[in-house]
Amino acid sequence: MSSENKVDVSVYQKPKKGNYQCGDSYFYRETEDEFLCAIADGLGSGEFAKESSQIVIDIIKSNNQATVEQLVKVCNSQLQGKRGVVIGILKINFKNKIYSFSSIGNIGIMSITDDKVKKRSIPNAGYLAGYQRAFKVRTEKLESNMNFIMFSDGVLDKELSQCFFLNKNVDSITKAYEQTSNEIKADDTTLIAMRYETESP
Ligand SMILES: [Mn+2]
Repeated sequence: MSSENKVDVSVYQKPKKGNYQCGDSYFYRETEDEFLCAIADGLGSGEFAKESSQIVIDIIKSNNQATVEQLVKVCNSQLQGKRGVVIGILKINFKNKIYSFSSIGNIGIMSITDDKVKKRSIPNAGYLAGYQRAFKVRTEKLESNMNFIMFSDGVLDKELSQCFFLNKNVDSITKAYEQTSNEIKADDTTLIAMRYETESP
């Protein structure tokens, strides 16, 4: 990751035991003003789950200027008649010093401030499958230096209490996760470690 980026990113991904392909898809992009990250988990696993999660990620890629709320709505509208998807979307706005996120279904987002305050989001229930549904987008103040951990439901609750998530180096977070988490995954697993650092004056 180039040092010109405001957000460093490291990704760990592994398919469910016995599967070749992971059904989770993800995307991230930093522009001058914003950082966007999304994980989509297609219901079921393997090839077909991958197909529907990739559809949603492609929609997000081509609408990356939209707000989190707009992104969820667009994704939902494109899923009519298709396999459902759970999704998490995080947007960091560097200028306004805020971040917004929403997750529908089991995509988790955890934020950690430099003074080690961990906050775990509560996802909206259900999944996206083309039906209109109510959902919440949360907006919070961006601190000067923060970690964000976004993960699909292959990551277990007990694995999230580890102190290596406080690490300032995102590659060492994913490496430590790989070494300490259960090697055999009961579900497709994606864990994205992100660190936002303000430029030194
Ligand atoms: Mn899953």
